[in-house]
Amino acid sequence: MRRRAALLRRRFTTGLVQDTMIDIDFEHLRSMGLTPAMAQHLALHEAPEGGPHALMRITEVHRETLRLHDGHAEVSARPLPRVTRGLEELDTALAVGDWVLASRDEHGDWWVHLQVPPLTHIARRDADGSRHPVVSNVDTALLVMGLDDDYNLRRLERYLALVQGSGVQAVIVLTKVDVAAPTPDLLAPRLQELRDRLGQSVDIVAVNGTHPTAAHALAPYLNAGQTVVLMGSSGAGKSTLTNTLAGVALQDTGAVREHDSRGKHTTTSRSLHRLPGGACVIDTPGLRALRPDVDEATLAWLFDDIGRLALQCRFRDCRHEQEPGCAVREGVGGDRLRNYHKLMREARRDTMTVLERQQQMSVWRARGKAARAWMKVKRGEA
Ligand SMILES: Nc1nc2c(ncn2[C@@H]2O[C@H](COP(=O)(O)OP(=O)(O)OP(=O)(O)O)[C@@H](O)[C@H]2O)c(=O)[nH]1
Ligand SMILES: [Mg+2]
Ligand SMILES: [Zn+2]
Repeated sequence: MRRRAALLRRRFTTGLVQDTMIDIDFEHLRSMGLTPAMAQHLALHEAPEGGPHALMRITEVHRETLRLHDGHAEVSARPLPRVTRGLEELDTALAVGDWVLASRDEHGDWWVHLQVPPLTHIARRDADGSRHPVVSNVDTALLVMGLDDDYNLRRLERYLALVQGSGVQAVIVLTKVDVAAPTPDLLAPRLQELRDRLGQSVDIVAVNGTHPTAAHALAPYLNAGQTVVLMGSSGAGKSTLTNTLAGVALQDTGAVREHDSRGKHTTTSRSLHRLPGGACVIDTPGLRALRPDVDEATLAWLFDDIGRLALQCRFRDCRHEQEPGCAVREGVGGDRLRNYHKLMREARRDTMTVLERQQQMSVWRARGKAARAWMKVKRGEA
């Protein structure tokens, strides 16, 4: 253990774990997706009382318990009530992908003592406006959509909005090319339609999720130490991709209804898995209520084509609805514009809660700042 901590100190000269009792095995935790950025971030946080504590990653969240993995083994644990309460005050909760400090009590039970504030975090809202974490600390969100009847651009824009502003890169993964667009002349117009609507800024990959070639196509997002989350509706092929990337059948997959390609909600909870190449993948169930946790400014960024065209509208305060001389209505597809209006209405309704979220992020940032200042004092720099 001492040797491992020493290794980490050599790599990150932030004065980590000198006299705190944290068991950090960087080599193994790297296989759980511990990035240098996260290790450095962690080095700035004071260890909680007691210990020794182990740094572990949440692989599953259940009603009462969590599954934690340290790179060697998986254990079942529970969060200390004060941890849950502290996060509730920030209108959030522990999520798959979070890094935590945990320790075992005298009965052999594992307890989570601290959540390391996440570096990236995706959250959604329920129809009633309440906020729910989806995942933490992922690098890339693979937005999985079938080229069959699952194909729905309005829903895809919703997923993009969900990821936008979370610090996570979104990549569109179109599945079922083998059945829905098996030849280049069938695939090309589908890709063109997407590009026309979404612009050039987002990567689009088309795969047969059941075939090993899918792993090659997604390799750029799956370097050792990286974490991806698979999101998309039920039946899109998220678990199929998980299994193809893993090279073994980790997750159950289900048939889809023939007339509309809908899945049967085969996957019911989120789970994090290690891949042979050293990356981690989080499989998720299709979300039923998909309401992104975003503000108007973030949406404006996502629909930047609308923002650009709006400069050419006859009226400065044009709402792109009935006004004459509207460049947006002229230049943007009706479907995309309707979706934009709908998402904007929801974002406005959620404004108060978005402010709360910003407050939460600033508390997280302030904690990091305080810890940095504390480390400086400790090192005699301040
Ligand atoms: N031919 C073909 N079938 C696919 C592809 N991807 C998924 N499927 C099939 O689609 C069905 C649904 O796939 P799943 O992986 O269970 O879908 P999911 O997204 O995990 O769905 P939920 O767990 O319900 O959210 C299965 O029968 C898969 O075999 C693909 O690229 N090509
Ligand atoms: Mg599934
Ligand atoms: Zn206009």
